[in-house]
Amino acid sequence: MELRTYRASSMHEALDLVRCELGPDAAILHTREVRNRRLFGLLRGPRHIEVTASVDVQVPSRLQPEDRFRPARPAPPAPEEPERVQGQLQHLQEMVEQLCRHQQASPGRDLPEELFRVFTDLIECDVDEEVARELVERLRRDTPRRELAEPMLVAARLARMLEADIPIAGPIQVSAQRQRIVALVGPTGVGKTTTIAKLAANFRLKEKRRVGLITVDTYRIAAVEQLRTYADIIDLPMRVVSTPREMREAIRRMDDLDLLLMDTAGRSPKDDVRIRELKAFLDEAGAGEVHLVLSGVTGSRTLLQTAERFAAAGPTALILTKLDEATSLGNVLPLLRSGGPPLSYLTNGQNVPDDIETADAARLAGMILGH
Ligand SMILES: Nc1nc2c(ncn2[C@@H]2O[C@H](COP(=O)(O)OP(=O)(O)OP(=O)(O)O)[C@@H](O)[C@H]2O)c(=O)[nH]1
Ligand SMILES: [Mg+2]
Repeated sequence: MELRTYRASSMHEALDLVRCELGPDAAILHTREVRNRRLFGLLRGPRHIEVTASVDVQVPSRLQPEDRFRPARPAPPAPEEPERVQGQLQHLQEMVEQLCRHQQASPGRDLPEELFRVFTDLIECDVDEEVARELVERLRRDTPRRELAEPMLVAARLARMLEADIPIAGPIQVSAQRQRIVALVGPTGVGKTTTIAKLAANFRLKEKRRVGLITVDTYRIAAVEQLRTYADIIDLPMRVVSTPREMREAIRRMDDLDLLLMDTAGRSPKDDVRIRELKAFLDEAGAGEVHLVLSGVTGSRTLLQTAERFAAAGPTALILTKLDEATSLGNVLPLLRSGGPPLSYLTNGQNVPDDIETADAARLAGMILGH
C-alpha cells in the first residue's frame, strides 16, 4: 500500500494536488494543520495543510462527504451472510497489516514533535527521505531528553552530525620543490574550465606560484579558445595536446612550473569507453590529482550515478560547482556519504577568480541545513 503526503497552503490546494497526482479515486486518510518553522529557528512559519492520501486503501474518508474524491463504490451483489462476514474480516485483517507495515516504516512513528519537525525541515532542504529518517533516528538515540526541547541545541547537534559525514581533502598543495599535475574531469558543462581559471588565477596572482595550463579538450574549438582567453588574461603558458606523445612533450616543456592544471573534455557519464580513454591519458600525464567536478544543482541519484561512472577515471578529490544556483543542497548528502573522494573545492558563481572556496565541512553542513 502506498501512502502519499501532500502539503499546501490551503485545503483546497492540497486536495487539488491529490486529485492531480493520485486521480479522483484517491482516499483521504488524514489531514492536519502544520506550521513550518524556519529551519531550527524559533519563529513560527506559515500555516500549511498536510493531507495523507492513498489510492490503494479502501477506508471511509476522513473528509466531509462533499470533499471526498471516491464516489461510493457500487455495492456488490450481497453474498450469503457467513461468506460476507468472512470476507469483511479478511479485508479488515489485510488493512490492519498494511497500516502496521506503513507505521513501522514511517518516520513519524513515536517521534517526539521536535524531531518530527526536524524531519520535515530536512525534507524541505531536499534531503532524501531515507537519509532524513536515519539522521533523525540518530538524533533520537543520541540526544538527551532535555536537549530535545531546545531547537538550537538540536540544530547544532544535527549540524555536527552532518559535518562529520563530509570528507574533506583540503586544497591543492603547491610547493616550489615538487611539481604538481592536477586534472579536472567530469560531465559536460559543470564548470571544469571556469574552475581551472579560478584556481590558476588564485595560485598565480595571490600565491605567486608558477602555473601552467594544459588542455586535452580538442573536441571543440571553442573549448580551446575559452581556456586560451583565461591563459592570456592571467598571463600563463598554455599547451593544447591531443595525443599521449604531445602530452609528454608539453609536460617536459613546462617542467619548471610548480603547478600544471589540466582541463579535459566533458564526458557523458554513460560513455564508459571515453571515461577509460581519459584515464589512460591522465596516467600518461602522471596526474597526481584528479578532481571530479560535479554540479551542485544535480539531483541526488544522478550525482551518485555520475560519480560511480567517473570512478573509472580514478578521482582523488571532488569539486562541487554552481552552489549559488542551488535553492537547497540536501541533494549532495548521499554523494558525500557514499565513501567517494573527499571534497576539495566549492564554487559559487561565474566570477573568475573570486567565486571559489576551499571546501569546509562545517560551512557546507550549515549550507545544507539552510543556515
Ligand atoms: N552559477 C554558476 N555558474 C558557473 C559556475 N561555474 C561555472 N559556471 C558556468 O557554467 C557554464 C559552463 O562552464 P564551463 O567552465 O565552460 O564548463 P565545462 O565543464 O568546462 O564545460 P565543457 O568543457 O563543455 O564540458 C559557464 O556559463 C560558466 O560560467 C558556478 O560556480 N556558478
Ligand atoms: Mg570546458
